[in-house]
Amino acid sequence: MAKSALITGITGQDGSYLAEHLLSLGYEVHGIVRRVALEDPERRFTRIAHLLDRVQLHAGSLESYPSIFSVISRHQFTECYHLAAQSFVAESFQDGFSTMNININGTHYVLAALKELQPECRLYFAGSSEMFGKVQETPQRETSPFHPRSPYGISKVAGFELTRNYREAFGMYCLSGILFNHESPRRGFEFVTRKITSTVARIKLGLASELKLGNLQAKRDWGHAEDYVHAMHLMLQQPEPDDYVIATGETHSVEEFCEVAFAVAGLNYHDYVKVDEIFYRPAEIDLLIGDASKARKVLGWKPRHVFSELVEEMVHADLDLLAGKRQTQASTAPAA
Ligand code: NDP
Ligand code: GDR
Repeated sequence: MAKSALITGITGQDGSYLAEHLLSLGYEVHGIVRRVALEDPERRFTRIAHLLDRVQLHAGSLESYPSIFSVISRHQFTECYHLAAQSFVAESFQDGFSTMNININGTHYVLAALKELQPECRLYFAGSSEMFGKVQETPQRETSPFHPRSPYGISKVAGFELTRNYREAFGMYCLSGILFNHESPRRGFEFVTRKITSTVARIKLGLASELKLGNLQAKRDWGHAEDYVHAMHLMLQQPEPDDYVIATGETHSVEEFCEVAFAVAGLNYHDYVKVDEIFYRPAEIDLLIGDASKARKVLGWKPRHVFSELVEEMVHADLDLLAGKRQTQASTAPAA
């Protein structure tokens, strides 16, 4: 019988790649989506538009235990990938309460409903390198201590601990991936990489003249989302549940990202990038770099994309997207 997977957050960057990957492996794929998304599929399902005839979507919200319980009571799942979250760190400083509510309670609801209804279902929790925060050692690995620096990071530590506790207390097969930043042409526009590549495209096509950013010296370990969802799946195929760091082991500054992205479009970033303190965070994480040697050894996982290719792919995708939009506008504009 085909394996069946439930993905929370299927409309997000990772959810869309994971759904594609699981479908390619022959899984029956289900996703939890917000009711507002079902009412506005053209705008809210852009990342999974090409998959809509192959996935089963169910209305549900991380704010509602009954809605999560109801979806999990109606179908049998072999695996559950809990990806849904308020995932934007900067926003978590603006509204820590809703980030905590969605990310901590939402995770607890998924764990509790599985325990009640399908304790045999394997669960993946989307942990984050933000849990390391003010890093105590470099590179960071599974045993590195947590020191989160944002409400988002704190919520992910709580989710990690809840997941570990359900594993230890109730013997459930549940684990956390501690994933470092991963990007793609499907990244949300508010995250720094996509903000840069989408603005490079706008500048190149004459639609913008500058790019305002915050801390250019922040360093991140940026991988490709497509590689990272493969790791999520591999984790759940192991005989015993365990937590894994997923990272490239390379770190680059926001400034370096700018340099490469502008160069892809034949531009010099010095001419366009301006620092605006409004984009600084109340508490920053200066340097993240992961050690994924456990995942390499146990899961046989390694990243296929390299940094320069990732940036190039994102810039080209944004140039194509914008050029396509302009063409559509031109062809639908009323004749003068
Ligand atoms: P996205 O922000 O692209 O996607 C978030 C998803 O969560 C969307 O599908 C969104 O739905 C859904 N969601 C948000 N709030 C709710 C809610 N109240 N009820 C139901 N669904 C909700 O995130 P990514 O795909 O980038 O990341 C996936 C997970 O991995 C997240 O948990 C993130 O915190 C974590 N993570 C991400 C990393 C990265 O670099 N990308 C690194 C480490 C961890 P909608 O479309 O309706 O808004
Ligand atoms: P991050 O991603 O906080 O690492 O969280 P983001 O791309 O938002 O920031 C990365 C770094 O860039 C600096 N920065 C800016 N960031 C944004 N968004 N906008 C700016 O203008 C800007 N200027 C500089 C930030 O200060 C930061 O240091 C992502 C999310 O996907 C989380 O969900 C995930 O858990 C972590 O990655 C791992």
